[in-house]
Amino acid sequence: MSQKLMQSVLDGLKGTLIRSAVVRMQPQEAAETTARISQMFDHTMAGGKHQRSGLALNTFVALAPKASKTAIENAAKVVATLEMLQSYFLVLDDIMDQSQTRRGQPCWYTLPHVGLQACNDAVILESGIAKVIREAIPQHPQRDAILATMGETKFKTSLGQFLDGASNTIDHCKWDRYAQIVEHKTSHYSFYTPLALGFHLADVDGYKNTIQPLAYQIGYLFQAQDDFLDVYGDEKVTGKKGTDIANGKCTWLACQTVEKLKEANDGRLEAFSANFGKPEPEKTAAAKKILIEAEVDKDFVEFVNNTSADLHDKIDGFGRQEVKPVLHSLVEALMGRKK
Ligand code: GPP
Ligand code: MG
Ligand code: MG
Ligand code: MG
Repeated sequence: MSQKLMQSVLDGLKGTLIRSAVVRMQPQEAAETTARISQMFDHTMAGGKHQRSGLALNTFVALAPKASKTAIENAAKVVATLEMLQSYFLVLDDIMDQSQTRRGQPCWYTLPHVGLQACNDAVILESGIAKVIREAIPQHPQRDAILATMGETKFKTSLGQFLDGASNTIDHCKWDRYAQIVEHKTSHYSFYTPLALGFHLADVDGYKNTIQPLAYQIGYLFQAQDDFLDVYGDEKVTGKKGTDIANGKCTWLACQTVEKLKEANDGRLEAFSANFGKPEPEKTAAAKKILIEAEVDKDFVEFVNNTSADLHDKIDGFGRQEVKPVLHSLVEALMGRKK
């Protein structure tokens, strides 16, 4: 689905949410509420890549090629809730990470008239998800399974966000911890859930055990790239300023740096440790210099190439023939990702 089409679906959902919000309000409060939800929707949803909703819809269409126009329109509304979920997570994540920019504009919470009210705006967004799904597919045989999938997704992601937030020194930069953080905070909601929604919408069962490991490996690649871009990315392209080194996050780059410096055993690990995860800009710059001089970017390129080759092999062996092209092009689209 094109960006433009998804945008029009999202505008429709905004209308649905606003209409249901103001049912018992007087004109003044209804106007305030409408303005707030509308502004928040536009600000936090703008500039997204619609990657998750696109994956879900492509999966549905591949599995149900004879779906009616109405079924596709309703499916589009359901998958658009993945963008609401994403904006809900990002509004909160930016507060927790103390980020300043997102998708090329100031983070929602940094706006003077928003501040920590952003937490409540996130709750509004999140509450809209089930509402939209119930309205879009009231009679669908998998409606409750879809609602349960979305609920489980929030639980899983919040656990990942916990582990991510609980990591702020080099002692947390270990590969097994990294894999757990990524599966929970990113891969599940970004890849497994969209695929699961596609399968549910097409009313196809019995896919979970094969799709989940694949989705998690794609997610691992995706988060490693996100970590790479946090340090090596062009802010003008990514639309966000990196915070991982200052926050001492357990990232692909940090795990690789720690592993390499441990092996070198020449004092650089101690210097890295003294400067990593510290708020002072000069310490962040010192840690970044050590990381860059360790040339972990070269290891990263090798990791990306190996992972992509492995993923294409695994996708070739995937049981549902009609979904293979969707998965191959998903991995292809991730290669050379700049944002
Ligand atoms: C992104 O990690 C993680 C999330 C968006 C999950 C948030 C979950 C919540 C329950 C709030 P990140 O911080 O690396 O992303 P970015 O680099 O885009 O800030
Ligand atoms: Mg963040
Ligand atoms: Mg974060
Ligand atoms: Mg990041």
